[in-house]
Amino acid sequence: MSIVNYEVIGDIGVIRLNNPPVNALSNGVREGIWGVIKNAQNDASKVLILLCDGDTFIAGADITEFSKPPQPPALSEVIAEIENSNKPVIAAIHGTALGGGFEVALACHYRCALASAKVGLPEVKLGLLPGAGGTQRVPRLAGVTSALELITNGTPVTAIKAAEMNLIDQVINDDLLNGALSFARELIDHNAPLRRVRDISIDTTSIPKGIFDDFRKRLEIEAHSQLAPQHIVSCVEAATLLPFDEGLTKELDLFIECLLSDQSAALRHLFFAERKAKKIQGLPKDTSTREINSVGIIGGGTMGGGIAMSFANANIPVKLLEINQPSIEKAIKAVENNYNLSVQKGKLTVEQKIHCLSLIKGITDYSELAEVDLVIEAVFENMELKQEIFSELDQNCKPGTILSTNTSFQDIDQIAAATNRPQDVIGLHFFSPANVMKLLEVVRGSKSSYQVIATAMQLAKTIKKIPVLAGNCYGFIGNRMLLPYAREAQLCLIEGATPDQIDTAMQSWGMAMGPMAVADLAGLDVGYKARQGMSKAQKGDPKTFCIADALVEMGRLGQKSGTGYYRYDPDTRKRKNDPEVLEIIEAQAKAQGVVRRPIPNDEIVNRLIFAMINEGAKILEDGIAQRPSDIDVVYVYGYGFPAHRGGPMHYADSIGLAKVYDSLCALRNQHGEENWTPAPLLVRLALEGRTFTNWANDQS
Ligand code: 3H9
Repeated sequence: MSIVNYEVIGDIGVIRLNNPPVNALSNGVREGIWGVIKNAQNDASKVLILLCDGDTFIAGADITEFSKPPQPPALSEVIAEIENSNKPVIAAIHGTALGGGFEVALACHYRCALASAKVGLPEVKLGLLPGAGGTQRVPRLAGVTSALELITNGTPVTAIKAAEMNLIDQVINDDLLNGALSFARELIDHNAPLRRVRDISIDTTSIPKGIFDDFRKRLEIEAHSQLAPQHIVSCVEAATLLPFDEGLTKELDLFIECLLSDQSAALRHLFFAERKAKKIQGLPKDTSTREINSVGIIGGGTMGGGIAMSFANANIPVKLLEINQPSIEKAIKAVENNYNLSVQKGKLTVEQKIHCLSLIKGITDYSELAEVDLVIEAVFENMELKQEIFSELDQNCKPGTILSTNTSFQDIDQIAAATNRPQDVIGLHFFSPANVMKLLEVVRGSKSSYQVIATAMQLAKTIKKIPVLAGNCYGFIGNRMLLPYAREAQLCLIEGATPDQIDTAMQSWGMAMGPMAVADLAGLDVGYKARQGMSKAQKGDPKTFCIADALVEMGRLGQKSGTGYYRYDPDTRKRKNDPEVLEIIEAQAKAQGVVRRPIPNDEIVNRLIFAMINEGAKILEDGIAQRPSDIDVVYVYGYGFPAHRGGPMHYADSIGLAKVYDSLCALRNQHGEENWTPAPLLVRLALEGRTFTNWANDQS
């Protein structure tokens, strides 16, 4: 079977694509469709149907081809061939018709889809815009407002919604081929015309006044400094101002500008990084996984509750263990409140909420965990307590139950040592709020079995998380890299910056939140307690965390106490700068003999980001991360690193490791060896003129 096949059934020509896994429009597919459409013009068929084998309709252009020289025919030529066909072409959609795939469907004269299918133009998520007519055809079919919404947010819509938007002509409920054949028969019987979307004219009087400027302003705030969203608005505007072909030319020009941008390179890198992260290096091929049909959670605090929701949302029953009945009630109430918020926001129906809540059962006795397939311990960070819990679990859970800890930095092996089954012990580090955040750091202990690791990585997909495998060390990948980042934030503070300056500098650079605001949100006591358990060497120079410690010791715990690095309005939770904090900073600087100076914003950004990159290089050398792109996934999905910069390691590659090395050396000269010795791997690669990415390619 070739990638594009053609047969005539009666008087209907059926074109079938077969390009697993997602029928991407690679060169062979484009050539195939182009040739088949051309040849079919003169055969006995009266209507052509285009459909796909496998799990999905065409999921878009082949993203791997974007970094290679273009091969003819271009997608726009294939699309023109379809639209110019002298007999109607019907797209018959199942799975997802995305990007260039949906653009192919839009060039067809009619579109039908299974009710379960989804369609959309997600190019913006890759820093691109639809480059094969999507921005010109969608407003002609669905109107300008819907086009702007659909293409700028990139999220696919269901076939039913797409039909309401006039993007799909017929929704099919059972067999796609039979449904599409009946639809084709109807068209033949009614002598249906060739409906070319390009011929539809947009009624400009119906366009809401000022809509393009409103979108530009809104996107400037939501997707600040990103090129693609703004260019999408310009393309849709062009559809209303220019003849169709000129609109296409404008779209192609802006598509190419996006394609060549660093932002798109970063986002495409992340697309593949996210998928690669799921792969476990060295996993024996015959490794089986265990079924996880029930889960126990120890501790119903914020983390435990959020984790319980993640499983209930995936229809997996949860037993939530707390010390007594009032604690259970408190935990379940907090979960219920969270679900109520989702209902209020329209993200969940009342029935779904009731169902999810029915799956979470509070318990107080370990014996009730005897039959669960997985336990996740989510109590506070105290090694003795964790060891006690794991010993209880070892005695109570059936053989084969996976015992996991949600610790964010403690030694997995030490926890596993409290059991007689260290091979079944693993870290599952969720991020707060656990029901929302996408990242799951899976931490392998030295004795975790491949079966347990593979099960944990697979489980992430069930609960809609993105897993990254980490080795066992203080803080694993994410929090280990956060330490030098937080250290530099603290040092900038004592040396002359203010909390607001640091947060604004980092947010302007693209971080979702600045480090001081994050610390206030998480609670300053969390870091304080963690530092109590650190050695002197781990804590470093006393001037590093003296301000943070002073704040906690004054009862300023962050948002929860109403004061931290900022003062918070009790009603709105809005932050305000607090002159008292500046006094504390100045007093601490004086006590430590630090003469404060003005610190430029770019120094703040460089110190925080380069410190993190340097630690990332050490993490790679130590084998804690499997590959540099895994570190990028951790930082983008767990720590609010700007996706359009691709993650810290991709960012380092993109500016050049030689430049990173020079900056580290300059910082070492200014601030000393202790914090700024460049990681040996980074030095080597910089001197060899290489990148983390090509080093990783050599390793695999
Ligand atoms: C575009 O179309 C531009 C045009 O407007 C203009 C052109 C001129 N290309 O995600 P999965 C691979 S831009 C190449 O795990 P799922 C993926 O890497 C494109 N490869 O499966 C993975 O490989 P591996 C607009 C692709 O079932 C395997 O397929 N389209 C592509 O969870 C399975 O993927 C998009 O942005 C591709 N387009 O989800 C859609 N897509 O097994 C991108 C996937 O080696 N794709 N692969 O790791 C998706 O959103 C999801 O893959 C999809 C399936 C929902 C389709």
